[in-house]
Amino acid sequence: MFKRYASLFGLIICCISFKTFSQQKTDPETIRPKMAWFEDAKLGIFIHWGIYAVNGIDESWSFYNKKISWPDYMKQLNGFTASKYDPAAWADLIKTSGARYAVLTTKHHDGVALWNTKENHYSIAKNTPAKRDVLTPFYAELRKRDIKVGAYFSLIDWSHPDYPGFLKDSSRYKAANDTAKWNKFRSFFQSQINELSNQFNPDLFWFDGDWEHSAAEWESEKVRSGILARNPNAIINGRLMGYGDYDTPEQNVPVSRPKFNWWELCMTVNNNWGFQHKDTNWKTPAQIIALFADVVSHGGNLLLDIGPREDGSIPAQEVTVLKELGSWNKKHSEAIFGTQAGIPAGHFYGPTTISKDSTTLYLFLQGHTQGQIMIKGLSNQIKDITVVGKGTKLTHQVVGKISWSPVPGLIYIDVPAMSIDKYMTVLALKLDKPVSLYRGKGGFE
Ligand code: JFZ
Repeated sequence: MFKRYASLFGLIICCISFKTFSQQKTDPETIRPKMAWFEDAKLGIFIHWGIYAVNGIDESWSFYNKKISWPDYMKQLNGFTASKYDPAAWADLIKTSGARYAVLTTKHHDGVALWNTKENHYSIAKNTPAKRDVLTPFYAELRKRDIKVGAYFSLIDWSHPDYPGFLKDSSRYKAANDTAKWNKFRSFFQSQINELSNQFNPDLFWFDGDWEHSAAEWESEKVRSGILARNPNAIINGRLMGYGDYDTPEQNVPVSRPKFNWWELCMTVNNNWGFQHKDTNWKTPAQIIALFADVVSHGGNLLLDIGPREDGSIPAQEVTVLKELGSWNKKHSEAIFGTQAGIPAGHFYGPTTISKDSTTLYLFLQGHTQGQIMIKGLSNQIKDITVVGKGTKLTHQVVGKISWSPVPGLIYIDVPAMSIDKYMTVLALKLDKPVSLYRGKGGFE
């Protein structure tokens, strides 16, 4: 029943055009098979690592917004050492968090590549004391641990002399007015994407900066087909002017359920993508876990961002968040990984997920909820309730079931204090058959 409801829902949303995804050129049914691992992954780790960590300023935007001059920004090249960089330790930490994929900034809008690009342009390998390609070893360590490899790549390159604009109020030229120059830039960025594709064969490309030009100007179709020719299973995020596979809301947890087939919320642990000394606005493990459950409940993935220092060390607060998230994930794995989006709002006041076969409903209890919780409009019989990760059996009571009405009774479950989790308790409700919901207004309907 729920499956039918979900596919009907899918059909309806396909017919309606939505702002960000309205010009989507990819057919959901064609890409569905390759999206399987992504759909089950739920958690990815985003890493913004670049020369901006030297001063601890906004990645690329700081010179674009004139907080610092471009020459001063580029002086950070001299301070990027990667002296404590330990790609195996990074990959271990990511594995510990429970994440199934990781996305590293191979090149941000500032144009500095993390690999040894063959193009005549900035790279960590050629232009910094780190003197090496830092991408190759990281990807190798991820693959050893079965973690999917993602490549963030900025289409915008504000440091490239052939790029049209690099400060917020300046433009060197307009792409339409100097086709020769724009074509030079296009062949440059296409070559860099080819390098990434051929050398690293990422499982996922995470493009950024598409907003500065149209799909035709970016040759989005050529970018997409080039990547898929090399690897038909590569996943492409939605920042390619309509030629991506999934949507990428940023920094804000959706309040209502997004209407996309696949989506991923990217979010920072403090307030910034890259390392910034002054930013101490750390989200707590409890907050991250609650918003992660919220995202998964709405059918999305969380791409949680960390910003290593220039030397490659990861701030302690981020390490803690990843480890705590990891131990919570380990305990509650069955309620998160490989599940589907939960029941619609209104039945239970908290996040929920549903097992693939739709016969187990998982309830995520906010804060340190204990005592009685309540579910409305669940038509199923409950066979069994357990506290996930603990195995404690809980009892329930059906209240107010009126014999002549189709409306199910209210289900009350007793949650004793001794069964609550440090961060978020999860209950597994084994049902007699796939989830069946009463969606009416009460009474005779
Ligand atoms: C983009 C990047 O610009 C940012 O630096 C970071 O890498 C993030 C993951 O992706 O975020 C944006 C995108 C657009 C705007 C601001 C930040 N914008 O239009 O103002």
